[in-house]
Amino acid sequence: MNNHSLITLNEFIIWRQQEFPYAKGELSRLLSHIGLAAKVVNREVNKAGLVDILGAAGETNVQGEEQKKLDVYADNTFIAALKGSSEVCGIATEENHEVVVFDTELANDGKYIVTMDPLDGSSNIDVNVSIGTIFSIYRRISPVGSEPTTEDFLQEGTKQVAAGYIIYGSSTMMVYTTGHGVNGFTLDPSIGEFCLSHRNITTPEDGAIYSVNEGYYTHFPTGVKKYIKYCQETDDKSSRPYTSRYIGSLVADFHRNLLKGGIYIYPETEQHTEGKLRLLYECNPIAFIAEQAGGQATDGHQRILDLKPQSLHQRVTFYTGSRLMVDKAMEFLEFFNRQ
Ligand code: AHM
Ligand code: MG
Repeated sequence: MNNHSLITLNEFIIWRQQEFPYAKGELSRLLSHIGLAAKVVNREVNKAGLVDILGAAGETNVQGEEQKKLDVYADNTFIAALKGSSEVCGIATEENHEVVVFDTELANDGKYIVTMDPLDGSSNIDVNVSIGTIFSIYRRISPVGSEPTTEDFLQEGTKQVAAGYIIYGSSTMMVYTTGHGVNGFTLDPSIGEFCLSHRNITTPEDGAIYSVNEGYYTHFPTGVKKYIKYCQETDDKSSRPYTSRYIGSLVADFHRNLLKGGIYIYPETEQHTEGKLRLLYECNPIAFIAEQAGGQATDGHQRILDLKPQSLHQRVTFYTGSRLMVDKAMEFLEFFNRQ
């Protein structure tokens, strides 16, 4: 493939299938199904200001948070797309209390399970700010031919076979990894195809952007407070003071930092004593992408991908981004933890 030809997501997926010597194409088809569902969700996201799809759906999700109509729409769309495929036997999403088991003979033969946040950053829907979809794909550990079990969904992040996100922003992009680097595809609305636009993404080793909700500053642990002050100090030898950028949509904040270099932080707060973000739906997939791009992701103590999930909707503290910035933040955390 030369650098200038137009390569669609589906062409790329098929081309890269050769990286898996024994692959029969199931993972490729699964990724294609996610890409297709993303286009359907994107169509609704783009129409959100035009039709009566804004606002709360009148239900609360299992976290006790109000669901917006588009959350429900995205959840239903991805579930329907994956249920109709023969690759996936079940899915866990942020919007459903329990695992959604695809109880058909076809689905029970599926080798994979999916975990997903169908529409992240939903507080931004009403105000036309970027939102996203985040997903992980795991190989099931229960026997093929049976219903999936909870254990299939509580695997460490290191077991992910693929992960990605879709950002519905000024343009719509899908970024994913299968453990062989990270690639990004921009949706060309005129032809309705995701086209390869960001080949082999590597994140800068260091950066000058820090992303954290400083509104919770007084509740942060001392190490995080001190690190934020460090980011704000002037240092003639470095690019400090750093710039603060926080959208409140993980996908958008992470995506910007991935391309430009930066750190995203969501520590424990008074309201969210374990952190706010969910290990299965948000942190593991983002951590896999961060590492594949040369960055890192920790919970403040250890690598996110090594954590053994205890429950479907488990929340964790999250520090991710450029390697040297995360290292520096960890130095602050460790130093002030010891005090
Ligand atoms: P959501 O899944 O309910 O949308 O919540 C997750 C979002 C992330 O996208 C974002 O980084 C974070 O919550 C923002 O939280 P806060 O408003 O507390 O800063
Ligand atoms: Mg979310």
